[in-house]
Amino acid sequence: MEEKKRYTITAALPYANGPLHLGHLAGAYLPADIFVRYLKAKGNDVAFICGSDEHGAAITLRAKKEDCTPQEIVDKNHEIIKKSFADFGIDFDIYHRTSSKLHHETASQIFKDLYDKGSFTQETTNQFFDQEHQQFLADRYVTGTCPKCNSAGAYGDQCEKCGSSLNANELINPISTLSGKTPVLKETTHWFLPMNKHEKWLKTWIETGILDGKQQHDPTKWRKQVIGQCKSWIDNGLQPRSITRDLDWGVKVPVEGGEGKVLYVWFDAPIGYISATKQWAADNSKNWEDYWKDSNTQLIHFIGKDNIVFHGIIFPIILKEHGDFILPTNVPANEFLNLEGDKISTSRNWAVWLHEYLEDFPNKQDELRYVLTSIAPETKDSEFTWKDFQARVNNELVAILGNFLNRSIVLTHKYFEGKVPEQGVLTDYDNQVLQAIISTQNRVDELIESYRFRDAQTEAMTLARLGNKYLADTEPWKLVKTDETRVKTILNVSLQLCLGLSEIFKPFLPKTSSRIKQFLNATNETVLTNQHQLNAAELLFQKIEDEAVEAQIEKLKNPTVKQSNPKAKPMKEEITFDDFTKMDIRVATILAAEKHPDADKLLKLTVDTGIDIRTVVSGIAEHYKPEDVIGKQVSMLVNLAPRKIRGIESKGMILMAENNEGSLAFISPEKAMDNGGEVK
Ligand code: B3M
Ligand code: ZN
Repeated sequence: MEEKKRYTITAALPYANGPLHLGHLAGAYLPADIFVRYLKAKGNDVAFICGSDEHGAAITLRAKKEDCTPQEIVDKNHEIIKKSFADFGIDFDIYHRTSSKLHHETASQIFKDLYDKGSFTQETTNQFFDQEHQQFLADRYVTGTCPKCNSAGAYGDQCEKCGSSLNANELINPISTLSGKTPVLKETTHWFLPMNKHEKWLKTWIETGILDGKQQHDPTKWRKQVIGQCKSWIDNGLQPRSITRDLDWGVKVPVEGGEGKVLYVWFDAPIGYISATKQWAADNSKNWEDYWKDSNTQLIHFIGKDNIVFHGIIFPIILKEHGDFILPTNVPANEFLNLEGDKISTSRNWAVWLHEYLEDFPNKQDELRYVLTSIAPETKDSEFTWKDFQARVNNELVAILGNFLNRSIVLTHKYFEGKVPEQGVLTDYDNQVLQAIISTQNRVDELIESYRFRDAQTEAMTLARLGNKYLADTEPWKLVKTDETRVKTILNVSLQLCLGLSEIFKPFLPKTSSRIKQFLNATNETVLTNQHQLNAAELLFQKIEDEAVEAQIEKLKNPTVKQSNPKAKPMKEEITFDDFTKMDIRVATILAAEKHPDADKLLKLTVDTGIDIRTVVSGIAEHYKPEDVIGKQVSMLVNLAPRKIRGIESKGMILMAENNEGSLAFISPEKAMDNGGEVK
């Protein structure tokens, strides 16, 4: 019996700032989910923790832009993100949120404990202040020219062009995003985490795994780039880092002088792992402290590479300085996933959004899981392309795994009424295949334990490939006339292989694995016994057609701009330019107006079109009084055939814009124009 262990597995808390894309899934959530499914299947005690990161200036900025409250922004996105995770089978034990009361209490308490211990320093510095809004500006609220690469539009904390992290006061020509004015520097006081004081133990811990004289982790199991990044930060000298902000959205600073300030989002977010564990433990009669304070527990953080310093340096300092907590035994960070030759970018909408993928490819979550693990950016950046997605689905999932499984089950139905035939005498080849199930399982286990999910899944597919080759080599469909005993053996071996594949693929393709089990009519058995009755098999996977792939590439290159007004009527049928030029639209001035004698909604207008002076009846009486429209310049369709409206002949039509609620406005030129001027 293997020893059962306790694990706390976290995946980076996504900002509740927008939906999730491919890069998120590939970067942290998919590998974490594979790892957790593997550990749980082995009977380990695992808490798989995640939640929405709901604080920070980026969210308050988004709220300003969308003219709503930060709470509204995070409420909306929390639900969308949570659903995407569920849809892709990312099976957290809890998906919590940092705007919860429990989180605020937990983060506040940890800050207070450290404050009381004297773990922080306090410093008064000059920070940008928006005079118009009478408000200090968080780094994100200041933009300007990047001092490193000279491109415009860099944020005060980071330049998204060149990726450098910045301080707001390094920006050239800083501008407040609140007022658009140049901010002034003004004194403000903040608390700092003196990271410099922690350099020594951190360096030893990262490099050797030794903490307080004990071997706490095995650095050979850490990814090189994680150790490398942490070391380079430490070797460059750690600086005190401010952990509070002048902002009104976040966890309030719970000490004297903290009024109007909140904890820096990167201080409270990792504590979100702890508060989520507390909530999960409370809901499941567990003791949360077992998962955070027992040195036998393994704490593992799955993240993307931009979060390494926070999980490898800053959060460990907080945990260790507090004193009661364990430190991570590993921080498996992935590099970035690029998309069709370019960096994924939310602002440029160069992304494949998870919820949109499922609209376009319903029920194909395992297909995406498979492809993203095949190209997982474990050691270097990698790239997703739709052509490659199609090739991997068609040539591997359909042609290898699906095909092997389908043939094994269909032939058993055809020759043996769907009952597992007797194994009989095994040849060396048969034994080799059966052995391969066990050796592949072992190899896959080892690779998963070394965080090499990509190689692990490749091994699993190699086993399916062996199954296909076995059928092709032994050709049971030819033998069936002459040697039924041999056919029985071949199909028995093939079906054992199908069962093995469903086990081995389980962490990677959970839905597919349970479908295979369903076809095999199997639950927990490790072998299929003689005469075991199978169910009918359906196709496991379907080919991705060229058109589907082309449509995705097209969508990426010509994104339909998000519909800003969901109530806007759909566009009318396309017309040609000639159609358009048939309409003669002119600038005209309303000379006189009176109510239509027989209709409440109509005004009778006298209009100077520049060509003539004529009468038009217009349905605007509920929106404008006659005296309000006299003298207005408007746009008018002048060559509309005359119509009698309630007894008055109307020549032409005044163009009006209509609001969602049905209120009307004139389409007037933005400066005075000659009557009769063409609108084109
Ligand atoms: N929300 C950054 C990110 O989504 C941040 C992670 C927090 S993990 C504690 O990349
Ligand atoms: Zn830059």
